[in-house]
Amino acid sequence: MSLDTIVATATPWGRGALAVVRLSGPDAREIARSVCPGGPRWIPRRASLRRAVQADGTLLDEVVATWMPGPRSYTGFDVVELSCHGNPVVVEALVAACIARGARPARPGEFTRQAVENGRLDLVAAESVDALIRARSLAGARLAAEAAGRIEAVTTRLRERLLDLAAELEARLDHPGEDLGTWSDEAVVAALDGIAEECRGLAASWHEGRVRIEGARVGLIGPVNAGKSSLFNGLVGQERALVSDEPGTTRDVVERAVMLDDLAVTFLDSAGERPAATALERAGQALAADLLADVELVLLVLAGHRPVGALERGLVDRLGSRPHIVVATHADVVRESAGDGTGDGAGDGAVAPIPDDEMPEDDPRRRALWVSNTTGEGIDALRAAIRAALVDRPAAAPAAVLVSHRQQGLMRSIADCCEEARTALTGLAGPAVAAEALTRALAALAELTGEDAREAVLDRMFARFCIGK
Ligand SMILES: Nc1nc2c(ncn2[C@@H]2O[C@H](COP(=O)(O)OP(=O)(O)OP(=O)(O)O)[C@@H](O)[C@H]2O)c(=O)[nH]1
Ligand SMILES: [Mg+2]
Repeated sequence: MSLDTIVATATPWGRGALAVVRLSGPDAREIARSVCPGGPRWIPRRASLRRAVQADGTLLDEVVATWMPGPRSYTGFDVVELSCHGNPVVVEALVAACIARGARPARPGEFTRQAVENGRLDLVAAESVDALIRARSLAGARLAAEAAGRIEAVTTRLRERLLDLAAELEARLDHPGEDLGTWSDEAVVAALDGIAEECRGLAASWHEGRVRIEGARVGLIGPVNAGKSSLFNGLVGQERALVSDEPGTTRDVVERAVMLDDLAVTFLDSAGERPAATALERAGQALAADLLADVELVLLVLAGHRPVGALERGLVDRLGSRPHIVVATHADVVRESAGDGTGDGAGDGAVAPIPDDEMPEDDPRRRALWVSNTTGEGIDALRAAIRAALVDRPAAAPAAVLVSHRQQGLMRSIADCCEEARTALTGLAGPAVAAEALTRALAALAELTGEDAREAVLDRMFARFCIGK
């Protein structure tokens, strides 16, 4: 661990009423004292008004300085925060003044890294801080704020259970044939299954964590003229995409981020599909295919008033098991032509205007949500369905929601190890192999919390943080 004193702006770059320059390290207070000579006595955790000066002694800004002595500070070292006026030239000069007196510019995430290395935070808590800063909705921020405590409770419990099992297996290994273990074979297997299942559930929760923290991307695809752009405009509440009865109107991918209740959702409209597409349309479709490759949810938009053909079935096949919702548009046209006198039916999007038995068995519109882009019928029901598809929890919700891909990978490893241990116990491999698998499960758990974090793990993790955090 380096014993440098680091400095960085902790607030975003730009002009504002205030900005905070943060120093952390053994010399933080000496450097701050030299940048802000004179003034009142430095009292721990008490804000004081001071004059910050440049190297030649000329006034730079009046700042509010707060000194938090280590080890009871965020990073575990002495920390000084200087609140100055939020003009980038002032902020830059203040940082430069600290550097001129011996501080070094902080690397991304280095303050939090110091906190981890000084034992002030574990890795899960550090990731929660990162998630809290990145969260795109209040619900995401709340989830991040609660994550560290919840995940810690879960990992503590998992560690106890794994250690109990490991002890049981060791006892059997040390005294083979002597039945010194206190658990029946069935109990060991059941415990391993229980841990594996819990870890799989926790790993799956990263989907919800990611959607809540980073927001979700929802892509619209479908045949030309199906009403994708009309629906896109309806969902984002703004006429963003061109709508026309000419097939092949949309070519570029049109993106718009909106809040869907408490979720940040980015909708993507794309070029429609048709057999005789022009080169430009095909280029648009290729662009869309790339962008849609990593959306959380696809809306397959079909024209409700036209029969479904090979093109539509091909799209359904292409989606396969990817999360998607089939949306049938033109509910108003279908009702009209059926002579349905029930008016525009606004709000009853769940009622299909074509009875199931009037559609072929494999018609994807049988499971569609019907909407009319003209009357707005069904749009609210669709919004609710989108939200449910993105974040509805499984019946057995896990005790914590993970906040990083790294956590998900390690939870999966623990589940894999428990399954290996179970296979070893119930098969020919025996308790020695099972015990070894449990050792790996415990190592993965230690890596999760950072007890056993290698340098490379820390490097990879903190590289994603912003500077000043
Ligand atoms: N009556 C009615 N007309 C609709 C509905 N949805 C779309 N339309 C009309 O259908 C035509 C095509 O709509 P678009 O939204 O441009 O269709 P698209 O799928 O984006 O088409 P491309 O961009 O060409 O692939 C336009 O004239 C729309 O006004 C609907 O639900 N009801
Ligand atoms: Mg379009």
